[in-house]
Amino acid sequence: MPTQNQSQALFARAKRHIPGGVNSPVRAFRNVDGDPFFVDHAKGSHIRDVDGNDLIDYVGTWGPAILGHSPEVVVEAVREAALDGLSFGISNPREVEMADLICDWVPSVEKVRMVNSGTEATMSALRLARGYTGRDQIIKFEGCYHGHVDSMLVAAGSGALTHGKPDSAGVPKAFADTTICLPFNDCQALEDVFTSNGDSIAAIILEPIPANAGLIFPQDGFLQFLRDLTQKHGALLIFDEVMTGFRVAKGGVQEHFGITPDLTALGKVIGGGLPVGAFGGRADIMDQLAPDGPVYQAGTLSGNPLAMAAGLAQLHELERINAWEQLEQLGALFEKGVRENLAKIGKNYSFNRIGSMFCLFFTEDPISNLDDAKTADLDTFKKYFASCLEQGVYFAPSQFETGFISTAHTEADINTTAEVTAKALANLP
Ligand code: KE4
Repeated sequence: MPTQNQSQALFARAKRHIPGGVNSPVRAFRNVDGDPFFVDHAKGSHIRDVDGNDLIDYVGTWGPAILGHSPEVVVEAVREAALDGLSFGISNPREVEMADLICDWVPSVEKVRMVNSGTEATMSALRLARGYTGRDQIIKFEGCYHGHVDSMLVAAGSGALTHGKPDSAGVPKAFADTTICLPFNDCQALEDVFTSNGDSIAAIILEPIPANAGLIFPQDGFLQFLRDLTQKHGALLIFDEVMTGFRVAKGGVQEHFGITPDLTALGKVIGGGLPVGAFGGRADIMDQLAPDGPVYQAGTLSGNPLAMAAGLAQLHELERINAWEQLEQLGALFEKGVRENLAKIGKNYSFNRIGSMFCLFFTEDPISNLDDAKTADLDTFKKYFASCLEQGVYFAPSQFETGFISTAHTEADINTTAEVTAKALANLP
């Protein structure tokens, strides 16, 4: 980056009163051995930092900016809603409109409740699954991230059949004991766990396309296998579509692959950039929630009118412009550039993409789980990231994240990015 004086000054000041100087760890650029820049404003596919550097943005605030930053239609909707009130704590019409839309677009969702983050969505879905089944055990997969829910901050135990171990300080062993963490795409490990623990397993939760270990695809038949296995043992199947919902397809990954989960967690895109999450699914399960049922869940700002206005405006715009077709075209153009650049340097790095989501892994191994992703050369990634940023292209500051293209990205943005990444790759050791 040409200059970073203002960002450096702000970061020094931020560290005085904010832990690590950031409100979310990934923003600290620790995975790229750098100091973060601070944003001044963002519009469309571009970010302008406080030192005036202009960047083509492929992080998109980690997913919500599917129409690019500050799309007019969303900004206007928020401006209009704000004049009527910022928060009510009283049911408002926009909540009903949002619920109707989600249930219409995501067939597996018969009822839905709004929350304020993806973490709240997955946390609530897990409690609901336990309340509905009367069971305690949850299966998750290595590399899948479901927010900072205590029982999800768990690494694989010593053996596939043992319980997890805390992956963060502050998570009681008792919480980790309720979580079994398995390798993604490993059907045998799942069979073994259900053979030994089947009647204590409340649910399997997964990102149906994991996007927090880079981007990893389910092997053919794996999602159907999970659907059949949970059905057979009376466990629930929970899709965490906080990242993929309304992005991979109008109805998410579940529409793309034709698999029907029992519960779905949503977030990011449905908030249009404002704090929103949601969880929904079969009505007989959702009806277990208070005030009708025994599973308690609540939130002061749930269904906030501004967040609903932003999310509704964004979702309606996605449908109006058939965004998914445009995102696929832009994604294909982006992938063409990546593969041409890799061919020029004679490297067969793994590149995974679905629609507007992508990840370039700095390893030539095929990627089917977290262990494969960990074969990536992180020093090479860091050099690539720094070179792209220096040239005005901002990718996620970690090898284990996913990139996002928005409908605001132009062919010119993508062609410029291809030139920038060609130089970055050519300069790698
Ligand atoms: P939030 O609580 O951050 O809104 O959502 C948690 C979450 C749940 N499920 C999935 C699949 C997610 O990707 C996330 C959050 N994603 C990260 C990006 N990898 C958010 C970025 C951050 O932590 O700052």
